[in-house]
Amino acid sequence: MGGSSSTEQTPPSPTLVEQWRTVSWGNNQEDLQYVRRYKPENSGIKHLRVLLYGPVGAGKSTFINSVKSILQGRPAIPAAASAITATRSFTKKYQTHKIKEGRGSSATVYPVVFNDIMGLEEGTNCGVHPEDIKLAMMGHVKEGHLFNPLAPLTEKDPDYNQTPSADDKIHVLVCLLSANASEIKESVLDKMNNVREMANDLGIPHIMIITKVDEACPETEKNLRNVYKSNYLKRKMKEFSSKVGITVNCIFPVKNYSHEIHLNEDVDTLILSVLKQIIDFGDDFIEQL
Ligand SMILES: Nc1nc2c(ncn2[C@@H]2O[C@H](COP(=O)(O)OP(=O)(O)OP(=O)(O)O)[C@@H](O)[C@H]2O)c(=O)[nH]1
Ligand SMILES: [Mg+2]
Repeated sequence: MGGSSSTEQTPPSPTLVEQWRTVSWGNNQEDLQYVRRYKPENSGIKHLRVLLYGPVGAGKSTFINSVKSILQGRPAIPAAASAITATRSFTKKYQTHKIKEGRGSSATVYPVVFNDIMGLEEGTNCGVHPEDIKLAMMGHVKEGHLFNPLAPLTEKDPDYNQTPSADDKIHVLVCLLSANASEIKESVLDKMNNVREMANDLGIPHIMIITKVDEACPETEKNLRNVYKSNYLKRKMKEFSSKVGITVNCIFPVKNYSHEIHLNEDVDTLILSVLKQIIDFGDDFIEQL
């Protein structure tokens, strides 16, 4: 009678024994050089332009800042970020983020630029309008445009760029979602599907970044190298893949620099690997222009 040990079950481990995607931890130099040396092959294009979109608070602005920190080799001034609990987008303006390399008169601008956009919000008439994301992809939205959730930009608006150059157009579209979000609201998902279809029609490569892997999984918070061992994160990537229609091999988990005062090699590894993918996809697209 006594021992109940025969009926007790060990809880399933939250982590796999082996990582399911190969990552060369502790060896960032090769990716860093690849990313640093990149120049668009197409001579008509100065910058590879990346557009980030996703729900409010997904970490779009913080991701741009994290890339900046890695390329500059020191933490950048924190991005104007939204509060963790925000339901309204902090970013309201269409803005190109250029990253300077070096200091003073010898500084150059890194040839990959990022466009930050207002977040997608629940319900109609709030957050960025999906049609505005399409116009941005086509290069029609002028720098500094303040998004109006009630109505997308029209051709008559002074912020509408009538004659976008190849440089103004988007070359890679990146969808950001938080691994810590319980579910994507139906109305946000509808807007995301709308954006995906528009990107497909335009032939623009589309990838997904899953942020906040530290907050979402205690094993990853303890050690970022568990990111591809975490059962939770693997499930989340599959769930986001089927909901948004982006294949798992185009989905990349990251932890952004959100509160750190020093850079961390493992944080850099994940961000560099997605940056490399952005460059490869974007450059393939640019070549066809
Ligand atoms: N722990 C953790 N916090 C993060 C991460 N990424 C972003 N954050 C935090 O999440 C909050 C929202 O980040 P933002 O970069 O403002 O998100 P956003 O997508 O630009 O939001 P909107 O402009 O409002 O649409 C901020 O408090 C960030 O510090 C991450 O990977 N880990
Ligand atoms: Mg933002």
